[in-house]
Amino acid sequence: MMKHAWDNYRQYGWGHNELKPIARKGHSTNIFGNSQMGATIVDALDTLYIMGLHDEFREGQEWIDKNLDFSVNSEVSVFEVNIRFIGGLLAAYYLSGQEVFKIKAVQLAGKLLPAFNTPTGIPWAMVNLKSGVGRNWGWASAGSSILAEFGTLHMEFVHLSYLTGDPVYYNKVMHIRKLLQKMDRPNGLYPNYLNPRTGRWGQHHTSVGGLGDSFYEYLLKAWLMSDKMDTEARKMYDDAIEAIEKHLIRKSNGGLTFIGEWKNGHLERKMGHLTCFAGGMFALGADGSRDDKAGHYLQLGAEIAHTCHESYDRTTLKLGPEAFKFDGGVEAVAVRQNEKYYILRPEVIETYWYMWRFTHDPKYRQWGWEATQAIDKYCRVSGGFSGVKDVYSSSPTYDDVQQSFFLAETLKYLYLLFSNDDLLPLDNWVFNTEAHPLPVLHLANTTLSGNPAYR
Ligand code: DMJ
Repeated sequence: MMKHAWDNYRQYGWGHNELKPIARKGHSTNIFGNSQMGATIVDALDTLYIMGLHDEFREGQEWIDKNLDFSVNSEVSVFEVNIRFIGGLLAAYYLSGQEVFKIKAVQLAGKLLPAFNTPTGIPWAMVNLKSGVGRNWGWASAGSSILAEFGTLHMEFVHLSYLTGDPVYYNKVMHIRKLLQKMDRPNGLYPNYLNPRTGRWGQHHTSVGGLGDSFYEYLLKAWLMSDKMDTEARKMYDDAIEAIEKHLIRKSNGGLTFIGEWKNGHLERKMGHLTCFAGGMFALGADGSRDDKAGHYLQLGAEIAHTCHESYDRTTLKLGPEAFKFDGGVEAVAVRQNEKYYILRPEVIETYWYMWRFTHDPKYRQWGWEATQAIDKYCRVSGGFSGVKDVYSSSPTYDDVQQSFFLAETLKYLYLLFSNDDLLPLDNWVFNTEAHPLPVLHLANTTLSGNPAYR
């Protein structure tokens, strides 16, 4: 499947950000700006490497060496470029040792730094790579920046400081953390919106899915990647998860555990496909949890995995919808037409893989295999892989996009699910939110200014 996705991108979309597998041409969205930055190449590199597709890896490396240029007049998403490009380049560097990846990651990071020039130091969502001018998404509440965007920079930025010896990156993300620590949190929850001019929360919406998700993930992973020295991050994670369990996690009438969203003073009994990553996160955070509740969090991870599997199993295509409800007699099923699509997302498979690593219960491989077969049957087209618009329809239509995260994440997690545990052991590697593995840093003897955890 990886060969099919890559070869078709190579043939029809080379250098473009993504591929339209039916039209057989390049594709892009506003997150990548208006420039051809080869997002699929950068996102796919480490998957190619791990799978032993070394010729393809070398081709990708050559393209990056010769063509990947960041001095372009293009406005990109700081978050997306960080997780896909900087994360992808750093992972490729750590796996292969090829300097070009480190050099490009550092060049790109330099272009993102102007996004932090706001009155509070909370970065803009978008930055123009040439002018350095930043701004926020027009749709975000009251000109706010997004929690899951400015809160998902930590891993990559700490690695950049580690690799360059320049504390600037580390200081930027630690500043964000310090600011968040000082703020009041309604019910102990972090709202999704924060205004970078005033330092005040926007609307009090809280989500473990879109707009919130990877902020929580990076608190846990900051602790893990510091070899468990960054106890400040672990405490923030534990506090946040306790509030989430209290206010957002419920059991449906049919006994399915789900994570809802806090909106306008009440709990919306709806869960997104994106939220399904949390099963894996709970399992990953079980060891080291407060009051020795490891068993509890592993169980919670298993319950979320089960619910998300049900969201797949209750469809015609055996692929999960974008969002599903637990309301009005409905359980784990999408209600609105515009929530019935599957765009090759990884989160459910990601959770299967973490649960597999921690339990070795064969049902996770079984569920992963069901998803593999469904993707291969319903999303494969002759020009690559496409998302589908309605997972409840027996004759689905295609969205004609092969997302770069399909190669970075979905296929990588599937490959890992069917590999031995000694391929990227979790004691030594921490995966960024785009599934790019970064090594645990043993920094006891290294100085990264500011945080005692790194002294
Ligand atoms: C990916 O870019 C990352 O996993 C991100 O954290 C959330 N969205 C997509 C995949 O669905």
